[in-house]
This record gives sequence, structure tokens and C-alpha cells, in this order.
Amino acid sequence: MPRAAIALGSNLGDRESHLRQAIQQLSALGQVVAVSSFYDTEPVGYLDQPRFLNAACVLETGLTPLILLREMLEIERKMGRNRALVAPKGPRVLDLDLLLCGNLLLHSDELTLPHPAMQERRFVLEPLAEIAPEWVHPVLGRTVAELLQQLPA
Ligand code: PH2
Ligand code: MG
Ligand code: MG
Repeated sequence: MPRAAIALGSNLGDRESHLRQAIQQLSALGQVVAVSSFYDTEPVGYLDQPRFLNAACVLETGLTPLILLREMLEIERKMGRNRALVAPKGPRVLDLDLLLCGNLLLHSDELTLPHPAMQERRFVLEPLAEIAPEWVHPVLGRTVAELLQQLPA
């Protein structure tokens, strides 16, 4: 079964409960085969917002990447995220980002794989390296563990 790597983040309300509920809902889309620890992180980019709780999981699923993405957006929506009401980089109840689908490359208006910024983000690489250190980034040709090591301090 193809594997998808998903990043999770929350920085509003009961962050831990939001991540747990999201993982529960993702398990309806396939089999969640690994979940990282939860990491309390400093906001990156737009700084004037609460700290995040971040995590990563690996989902085995028969869904195509685009259907999976749409289901993930639906989980965000069901958990109270309204993209029309809040700033795109501002605080959110739940953010689910599709990082990798096997070694697939994809580029469309709706979805780019691998996620174009994953290699720059410690809050993504650290949880992912915990559960999938050997996964090779299909564009950069480096494992997740190597990408994490190469991040500037
Ligand atoms: N997500 C962002 C912007 N900044 N910072 C942290 N620490 N964690 C996030 O998940 C995060 C962020 C946009 O999605
Ligand atoms: Mg994000
Ligand atoms: Mg997102």
C-alpha cells in the first residue's frame, strides 16, 4: 500500500486534543502506521501568534494524492478551520499538510509533491525524522534524517 507523510499543527485551543482528533480522523482514510511525538514549537514566519504543537504521521492509503488532500482539507474544515475567515499564515485549530506520497512527483494548482517547503522547516522534519528517517526526498535525493541534519541551527 502506498505511504503518505502528513504534517500536523495546531496553535489554538486544546492543541493536543486537536492533533489526536485529527489522527483519529486520518485513520478513517487508511491505516495510520506511525505517529511521532508532539513537539511544542516557536511560530515560524508570522511570529505574532501562539506557539504550535506539531507532529507527523505516516498513512498507508489507497486514495490518490489529490483525493487524500481533499479529505485532509475536509478534516480541517470539520475541526473548525475556516480558511475564508482567518489570515492564511495566522493561528489555526488544525493544519494538515501533505508532505510526501511514496516517491511521487506532482505539480498542479491544487497540490505539489513533495511539499515545496518541507526541507526548510524544523517543525516538519523533526517529527518526521522520528518516524521515517530513511524516507528519501525524491527531488533532493536525501533522507529525512539528512535533511534535518543539514538545517541551519
Ligand atoms: N505553520 C505555519 C507557519 N508557521 N510555525 C510552527 N512552529 N509550526 C507550524 O506548523 C507552522 C508555523 C503555516 O502552516
Ligand atoms: Mg502548514
Ligand atoms: Mg496547510
